[in-house]
Amino acid sequence: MKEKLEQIRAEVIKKIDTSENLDALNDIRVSVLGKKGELTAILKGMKDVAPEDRPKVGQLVNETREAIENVLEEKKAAFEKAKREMQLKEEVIDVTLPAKKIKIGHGHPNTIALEDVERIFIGMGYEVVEGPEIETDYYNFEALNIPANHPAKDEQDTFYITKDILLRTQTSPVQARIMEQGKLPIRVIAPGRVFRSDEVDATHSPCFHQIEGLVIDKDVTMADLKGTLEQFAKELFGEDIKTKFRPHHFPFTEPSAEMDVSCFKCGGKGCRFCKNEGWIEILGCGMVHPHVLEVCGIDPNEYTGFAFGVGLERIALLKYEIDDMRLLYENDERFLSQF
Ligand code: 2NL
Repeated sequence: MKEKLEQIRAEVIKKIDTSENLDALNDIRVSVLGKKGELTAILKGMKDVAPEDRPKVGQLVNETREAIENVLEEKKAAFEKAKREMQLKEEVIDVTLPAKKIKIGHGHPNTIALEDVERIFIGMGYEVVEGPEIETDYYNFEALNIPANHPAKDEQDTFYITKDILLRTQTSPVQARIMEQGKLPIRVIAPGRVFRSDEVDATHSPCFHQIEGLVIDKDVTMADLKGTLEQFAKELFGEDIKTKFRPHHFPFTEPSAEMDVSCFKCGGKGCRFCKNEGWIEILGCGMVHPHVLEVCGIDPNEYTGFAFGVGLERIALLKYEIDDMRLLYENDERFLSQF
């Protein structure tokens, strides 16, 4: 028995020494130590060994198994080490390769235009305020001197949720709420989404954005309005821009006006961009109607103010010379990546 075991041991160790890879090692392990392996067979045959010899034979078998296992482990470790070294050699990282370019997005043209406008007014000491997009008839119309029979209130133009609740058609209700709070003076701009029941075309959308401004203080005059909006136009379109105020009508301001800027494309000579007029309409404005002040709890004998409203999309379209508003909403990357 002893000779047999020594023979197995010598043969197996020789096989291990000449094996070429981990798979071959595993085959050897199975053939000796596996369920049907040579050593396992000998262990199974112990019942035929005389009882007094069993401890001795058992010990011999165990020693042989341990010896084979040790050599297997050593060889396995050697193979693994060689494999790792090979990988380290093959999988070197070339740190001189150019890095993958990370694609970073940027603001939407509406957002860029909004931030331009906000920066200008913040620079003049204004605060940016926001309010609800779903409003009451009271704040959207009544507080702003728009009476029940006014055409602006037509169901054709306004999205009503109930008779008294609607999607705001302008951001003025934000300012009406601010006036009502009674903290004076006021110097705010209110940007936000507004809604009108319009068909989509190159210049209309049922959902667009407005930026309104409101200043209320003692002794505020039309001169303050003109100076402020002229400065705004110059900062937005350039120092050389001229402004022109034309009389207009809004229910919530008196007097009211629209401001034009000289065409920044042709300098006022007339071109395709300004439809040969030399001027481009930019915003509506006026002195806050005394009735609006009164309804919002401000004494018109003590305080006066001016207000204005600009369409954000209109600014973005002009500034970037985009000729169709729908492009701003279609999320086409070929368009958006140009800004
Ligand atoms: C336009 C005209 C305007 C106002 C908005 C306003 C707000 C309050 C009181 C008085 Cl709370 N006025 N807002 C005033 C004049 C014109 O917008 O054409 N926007 C695009």
